[in-house]
Amino acid sequence: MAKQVARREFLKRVGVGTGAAALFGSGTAMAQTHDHTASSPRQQEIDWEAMDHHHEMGIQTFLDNIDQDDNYWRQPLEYTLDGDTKVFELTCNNIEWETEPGKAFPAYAYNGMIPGPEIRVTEGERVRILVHNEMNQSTAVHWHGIDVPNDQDGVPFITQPVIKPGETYTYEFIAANAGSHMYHSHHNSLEQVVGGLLGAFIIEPASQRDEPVVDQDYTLILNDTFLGFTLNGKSFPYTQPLKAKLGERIRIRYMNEGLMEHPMHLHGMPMRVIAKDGYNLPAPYLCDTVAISPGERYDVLVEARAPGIWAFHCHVLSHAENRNGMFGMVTVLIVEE
Ligand SMILES: [Cu+2]
Repeated sequence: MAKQVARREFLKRVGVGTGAAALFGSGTAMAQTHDHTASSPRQQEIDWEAMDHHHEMGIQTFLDNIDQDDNYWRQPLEYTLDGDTKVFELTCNNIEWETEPGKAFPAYAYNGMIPGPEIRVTEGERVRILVHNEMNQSTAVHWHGIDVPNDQDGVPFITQPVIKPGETYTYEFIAANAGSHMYHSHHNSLEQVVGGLLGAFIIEPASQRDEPVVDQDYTLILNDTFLGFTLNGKSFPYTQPLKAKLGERIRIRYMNEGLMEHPMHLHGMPMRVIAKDGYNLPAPYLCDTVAISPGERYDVLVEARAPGIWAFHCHVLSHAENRNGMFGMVTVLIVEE
């Protein structure tokens, strides 16, 4: 009997049947997500004019919101120097996060934002990161993709004690391998990572010899489930466009911190995939859709050769559009003449 109860409780906690909201003890998470679960086209009566209007309003909201979110493209986190060591500070908090105005979710955040601030250093530099835990539960930080010594790997009870509420823990290592990496919680990680404790950790190569020259460098962090379908913590129409001038070359670093695969599809121009998980590919390849699985990173180059506003979205369409219009993992690439 006790076993059955435990199993039921477990299923409830992992979100089976009752929805993911159970994890946060709140009904808001599921109640406020869009109706993206419909599994087949519905052929019943439809007010097509109202539907078209909703779609158009979403696009208008997106256009009106361009450049209205100064922190959508994360700025590198500031640091202090202790000798040659770059010292960063991350503070973990329980917060309410809005993926769009009026749509707030109980969440966790580094330095008050989801994704957390970008950490950007150069290959070979020594970094120290002070992690202050101001949440109501323990945590730990894993440096995903970075070649750290075992005791800096951030896995509680294997390589370190948990960082309890109120405690500060210090990580220190050399940023050994260049590439697009991530940092995120490695404790109660289903809730903590997908719930917001995630960020980009970019290590630029010490030598620029093998680096592509680019005019813009964008990072797009994908997330799903508890906070809905988001690109850099926001869902369409509150995502921001990527921008390029005709003839420019942009780099996009995709990072997936969610639980699902997201094939990101760019209209109008191909993407050249140059790196996977921070490692440069021996033979870059062209494509128009890049499927990014949980934990993966892909770096791509786009030659902005066609002017216009080009749709750019996850091609699992239930992550991107429904009868009310586009939502979730949708943005655009604007190529200006
Ligand atoms: Cu998707």
